[in-house]
Amino acid sequence: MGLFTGKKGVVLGVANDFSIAWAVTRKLLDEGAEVGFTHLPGDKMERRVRKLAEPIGAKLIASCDVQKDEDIARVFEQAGETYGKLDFVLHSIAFAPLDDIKCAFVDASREGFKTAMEISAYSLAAVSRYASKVMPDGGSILTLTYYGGEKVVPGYNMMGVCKAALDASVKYLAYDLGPKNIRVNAVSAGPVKTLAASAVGDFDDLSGLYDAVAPMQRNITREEVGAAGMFMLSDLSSGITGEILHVDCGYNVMG
Ligand code: 0WD
Repeated sequence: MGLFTGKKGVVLGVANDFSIAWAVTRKLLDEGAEVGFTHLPGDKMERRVRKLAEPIGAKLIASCDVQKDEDIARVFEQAGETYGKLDFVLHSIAFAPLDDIKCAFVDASREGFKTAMEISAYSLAAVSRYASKVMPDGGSILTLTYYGGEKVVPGYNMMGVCKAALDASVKYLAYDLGPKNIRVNAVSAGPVKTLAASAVGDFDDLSGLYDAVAPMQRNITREEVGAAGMFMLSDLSSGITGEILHVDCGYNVMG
């Protein structure tokens, strides 16, 4: 019997098999979870997610743009119909227009900021709102954040400001949903090579910094982030909420 035998959940933010969401999903599947997926609207996005979700027999593969409340509402309604109720939700989503993340934050546009904040931070509140409606027995909601929201990481620019808002959202949502026995947490991952990471500076430079600075003298692996994510979604972490768990080989403790 696995940690997730009989448990059901939805994962938002799989773009391909490099995605952090997929690393967590694989650990969830190893432990017996049943997982549904969302993808961004569009044939290309749907094909990418179906390629991963169909072979594992996912019963829910639904389009969802988190900029639209009606999409989020529909997905969790469908999840309720498909699974009866949910035990966990993984929110592994971030976006900023390239021009606005490549430039210094001081030069970022108002429109770009609105879009980035809406998709990368506000969406956690919206997802938690609709997900909680199909979590009558409580559950665990997890998002992915990065150290660039706590301290300045050159090159992370506007996304750092979005992650600061996301980190604060985790705490307020934990407070709001705690009475319903719904936990809300974040894993703060060290650099992982993914589609989204390719938009943020030079990955090899950043990863090299972890080799040089982190107490463990290396960067984390995708599997380690997946395992920590699975732990935060499981009952093993039943006493933890409002937490930002650093999975970064200790990088964040260094001065
Ligand atoms: O080093 C890294 N890769 C780290 C990532 C370190 C620490 C944290 N993170 C965070 C990211 O900021 C993000 O919040 O982890 C989360 C997942 O990122 P990822 O796995 O690195 O990125 P990726 O595989 O690109 O998935 C992000 C997905 C999108 O993929 P693409 O690349 O197609 O944009 O977020 C989704 C989309 O699937 N997404 C949306 N989903 C619904 N509605 C939207 C939207 N409007 N926009 C983006």
